[in-house]
Amino acid sequence: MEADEFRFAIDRPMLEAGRPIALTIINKGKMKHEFVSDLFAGADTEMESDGIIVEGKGIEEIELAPGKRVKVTFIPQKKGKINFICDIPGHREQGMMGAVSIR
Ligand SMILES: [Cu+2]
Repeated sequence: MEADEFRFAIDRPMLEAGRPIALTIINKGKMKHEFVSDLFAGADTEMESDGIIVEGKGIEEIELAPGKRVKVTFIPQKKGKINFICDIPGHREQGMMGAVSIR
């Protein structure tokens, strides 16, 4: 998945519940962006960026500095359509939103 001013481009909009997935989010823009979603709710989640790995549960928000990339590995828990947005003021209004389907 890629973010820039002001959109998300996702190449894998369909995920499967119960199947581990690695989602790479890249900020190709010149501004900071965020990825805010319930996508990782209830899931054991591992995030890797610049060689630093963080593990946790219930991650809701990822901040991405310009040019940065984060790889998020998790197992989707819930089926359905899950929305995501960039929560920086004004960005959602300019189109920084999207959704993935989990089946
Ligand atoms: Cu943004």
